Amino acid sequence: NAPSVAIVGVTGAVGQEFLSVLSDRNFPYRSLKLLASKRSAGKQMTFEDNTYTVEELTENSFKDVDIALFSAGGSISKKFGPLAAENGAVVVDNSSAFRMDEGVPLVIPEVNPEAMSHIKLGTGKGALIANPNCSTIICLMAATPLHRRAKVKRMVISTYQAASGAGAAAMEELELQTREVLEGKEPTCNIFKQQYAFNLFSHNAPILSNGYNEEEMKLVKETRKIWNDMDVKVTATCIRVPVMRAHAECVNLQFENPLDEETAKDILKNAPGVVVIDDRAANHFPTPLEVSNKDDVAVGRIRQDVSQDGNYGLDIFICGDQIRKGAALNAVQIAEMLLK
Ligand code: 2RA
Repeated sequence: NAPSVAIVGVTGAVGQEFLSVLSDRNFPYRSLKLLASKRSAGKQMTFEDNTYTVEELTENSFKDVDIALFSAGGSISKKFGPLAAENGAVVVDNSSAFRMDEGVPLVIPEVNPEAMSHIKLGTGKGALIANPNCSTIICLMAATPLHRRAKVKRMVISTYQAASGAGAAAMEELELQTREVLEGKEPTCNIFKQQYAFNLFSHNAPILSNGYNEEEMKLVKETRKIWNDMDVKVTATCIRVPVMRAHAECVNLQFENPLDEETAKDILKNAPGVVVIDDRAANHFPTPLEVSNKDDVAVGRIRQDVSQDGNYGLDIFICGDQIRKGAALNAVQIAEMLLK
């Protein structure tokens, strides 16, 4: 029978997208619980012709909850995720809290569904499943089908990340700054402490001792876990750009086995959740606006890497909606797999 579903962080950008995706995909829930901080408790929300009152998230929020979708930051996930699982819920967590934990599957349903095949609903035994970082999901949706054919030896990623990755407030600030700059006013810089309208800058995640920021090391570590390949070489540079809600990523791939661009294009055309936009004559390639609010990840600029001998290298360009496939859709697809 249909599961009871709880959404933790329902007032945030991803929390709201959880609701949109559940509705778009007619996800069969028997009850829905909307959870948020004390500050948001009591708010009324209409969803699928029903009115819900947002409840404050507490230790007791997960009684008879079958699936709990979390997107409320790492500290909330750390505090309440295990609690929800102890209450028998399967938790799908969008934060980075548990992604690298040994026993926690890190899942992109089109890529590594087998990683969660041991987790079942209705056993009374809860579990934690981690949603990968948005830039990881978007990259691997395109890189994995190629990896499966020709085995990636090394991957170099440059990301151009949207404001939405920093939350709804960052999207609002980008719009505000843009207006202010056009009106010749001082831009309001509360979120990133610097202007990013008409600008771009190194991703705002903390810098680690190796000089990489956390966002870049997520790409390195999450790729290895999802591909179950500790030898694949990955490096990344993550940049925040003045785009609302879709990430773009330049990816250079070096393979163990030869892979020509036509074969690569065919593989990508047949890959689930991927569309190829690669019209050289019209200079039409993926753009953030074209993928915004859509499920599929778009790939283009598919070309042999001229710095490699033979067909051992490819360059591709990927765009994907950060809030949808980068977070909410991927999590709901994981929840759908629990129904099988
Ligand atoms: C970002 N990936 O885009 C992070 C947030 N999930 O900033």
